[in-house]
Amino acid sequence: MDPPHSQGICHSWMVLPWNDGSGIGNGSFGIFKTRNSAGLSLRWRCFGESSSLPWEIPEGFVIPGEAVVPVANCDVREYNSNPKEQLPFKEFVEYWRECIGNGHRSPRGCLYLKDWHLSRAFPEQDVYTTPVYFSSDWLNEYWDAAAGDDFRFVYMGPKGSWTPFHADVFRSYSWSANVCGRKRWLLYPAGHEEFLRDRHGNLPFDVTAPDLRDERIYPRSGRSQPPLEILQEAGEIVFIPSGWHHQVHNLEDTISINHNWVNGCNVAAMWSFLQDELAAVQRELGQWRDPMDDWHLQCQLIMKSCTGIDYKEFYNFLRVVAENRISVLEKGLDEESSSQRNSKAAISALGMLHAVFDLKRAAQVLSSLSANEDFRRLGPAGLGPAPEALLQRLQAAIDTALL
Ligand SMILES: O=C(O)CCC(=O)C(=O)O
Ligand SMILES: [Fe+2]
Repeated sequence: MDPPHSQGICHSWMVLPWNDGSGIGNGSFGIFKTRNSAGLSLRWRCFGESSSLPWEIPEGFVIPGEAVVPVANCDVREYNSNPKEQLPFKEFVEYWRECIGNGHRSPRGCLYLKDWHLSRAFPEQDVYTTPVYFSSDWLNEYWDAAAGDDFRFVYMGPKGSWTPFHADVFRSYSWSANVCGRKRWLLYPAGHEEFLRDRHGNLPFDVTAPDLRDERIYPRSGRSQPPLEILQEAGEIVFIPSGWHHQVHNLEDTISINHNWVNGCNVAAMWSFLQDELAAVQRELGQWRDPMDDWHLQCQLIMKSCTGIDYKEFYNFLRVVAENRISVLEKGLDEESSSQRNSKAAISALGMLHAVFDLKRAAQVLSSLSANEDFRRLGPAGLGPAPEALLQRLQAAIDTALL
């Protein structure tokens, strides 16, 4: 995909100690956006050339050195992931500088700053703009409003840092823009991971490990195809379809922006994933089914703690998305788009037909959810409008918009 130059996401970033001699902000880091003449980043200078710093570059943002960031240790395995600690940003930058100076080796191992909610942490800094292709985003629209959280991340890692094999949260899509550096992606189409399970049904941690070819450990690996491999350069964006398992290696010192997102095109995949998750919990708790009165509620509770969402919250997610679109259609696009950068303005910007498309997709999944036995058992308490009433409103809004 061609990088969206006009979207402002393909700047190169320089991470540099912020010291303008004034004593103000010392100990912070300036992250400076630079462009080459084509408007596309080709290089990134980290920690170097301090005497010729282009301090006057206006487009920059400052991260206090004390800002706390999540850092994974890529050399240590904890279940199917890496353990994470919280470090001050300055400590991570210091580590990274030393690691580069030491030929990309460090006694601390290979550390990877990942899943950093940078734009949420510094909303006043104009860090980047989401490319329009990825702007139909129900997931962040809901989580911003309902949970004060989001799925918008920045990753910064030295050459050699990597992310183990996984599929993304709720089987969302993800996009990843390389601000600088280079990534190697290994991707398996949705469903293909079934060939990669070991005798106990577990997925591998590292698909490049030689034992993956050992059929005594991975009995179906002989039927597996090699992964799709992508080399992602600076300024390029990779799109990961729903449910595709993947593993990612930074081939150079790399900074990237990654969002997970769900919209009308993959919300059915999310719903189907949630049903599979609940079924898995129910299998695990099967033996307590009779003795436990609130067995179904317990299953929802466990599902929420393992997956991050339960059926009631999924209903609320669909409700909020639907109500936002109904409100935009009822008030008219112009009124909403004249307001600030909020979610309704984003819905407006995509136009009326898109809002109607979203409503149709939300209605399909809502119908399936409201007919679902496990959902019906939970009862209507705490749901706001009953699913049937919401569906009727949705249908009426679609019909009116199409008149
Ligand atoms: O860049 C990485 O290390 C991992 C990114 C990833 O898994 C994603 O964007 O879905
Ligand atoms: Fe991912």
